Amino acid sequence: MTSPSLGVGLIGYAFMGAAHSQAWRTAPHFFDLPLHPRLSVLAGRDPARVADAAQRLGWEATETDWRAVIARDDVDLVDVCTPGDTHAEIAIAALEAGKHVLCEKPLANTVAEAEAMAEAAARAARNGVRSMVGFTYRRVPAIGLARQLVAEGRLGTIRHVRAQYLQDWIADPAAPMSWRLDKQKAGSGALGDIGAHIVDLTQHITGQALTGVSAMLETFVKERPLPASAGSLSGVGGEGTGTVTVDDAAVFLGRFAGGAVATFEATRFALGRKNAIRIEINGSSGSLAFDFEDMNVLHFFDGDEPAETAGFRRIVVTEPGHPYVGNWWPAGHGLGYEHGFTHQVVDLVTAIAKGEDPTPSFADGLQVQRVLDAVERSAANNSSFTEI
Ligand code: SOE
Repeated sequence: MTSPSLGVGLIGYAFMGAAHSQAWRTAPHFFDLPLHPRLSVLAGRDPARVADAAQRLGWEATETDWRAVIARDDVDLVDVCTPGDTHAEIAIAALEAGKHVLCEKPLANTVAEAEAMAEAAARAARNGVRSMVGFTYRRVPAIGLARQLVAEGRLGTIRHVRAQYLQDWIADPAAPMSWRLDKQKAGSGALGDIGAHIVDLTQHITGQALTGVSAMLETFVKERPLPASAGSLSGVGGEGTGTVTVDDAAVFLGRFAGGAVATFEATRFALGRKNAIRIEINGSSGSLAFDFEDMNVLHFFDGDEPAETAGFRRIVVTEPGHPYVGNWWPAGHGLGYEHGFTHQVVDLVTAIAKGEDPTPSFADGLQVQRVLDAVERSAANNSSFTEI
């Protein structure tokens, strides 16, 4: 028996659009989904480029205006993969039109926008319309296992949280301007783009919220060459240089609701680190450590073991009993970056079919936005401790 379909309209086809496309295509082939995603329409402003992307990525039709996507009868869910400055307008319009929404992170560029989105999501949920923010790393199996270990009490009381998100793609001052370096479009720099992930992940794993931060932000390279031509959504092409209006690095201390103290570092200037999401958590009876550059592995120290034989255990998180893994390959064969997006689709579609609100919700996205905002306020105020 075939399951009923869920028509998807995807807005944006760059890096995230491509990642989401493969997830919508792949999920029903590996998971038994209660609704079958239909790749109804892909939207982008440039007709030739969006047509080319739709063919490459497997979409049935194209539109050049996101409003037309929302208006289509073959679209039940709108997937927002555009820069942050358009998230609020598109997501709210889609929810008001009765379409489910998946929105890329960070949820918005400001707390005010995120609040409006969370309110729209709460109103829509009363009519059975669902929404989710795309903190995709939650769906990495090793992260799922880390959360389980904390929830089972294997770490005891959490005392330290240490989180880094390290990239190096703009360490070269000759790397061109892009929308990610423009505050108008992106809201913030390393802070919102990658810092948002470690804020979400550490809160997700510990099950606790950050309550305050003390922060420093830095922009190392303030002028960059403009790219030769504007990409479909970048809007920053041309001759000469452009001014970087966001942070290149964000460093902050944090306090969690349960009393743990935390350090966070998000930078795109960590030469040699490509996508290193490093999280170490120390509790009263155990510790865990994760690095996305070795994403199928979780390190766990069990403080209850005899000192003589205790040590960090390297768990290869590829057993069928590990989160999501049973639907993929035999043990030891490993998953990659794209699988997190596929798992995101699985959880979203399952929640929609069950009539439940998926997580992370827009309210969760708003809470992360409040942390980012507190980081910016603290940094602007000589790193003073700022409550969230
Ligand atoms: C760019 O820094 C980026 O693509 C982020 O925007 C993504 O969220 C992260 O998954 C990888 O890096």
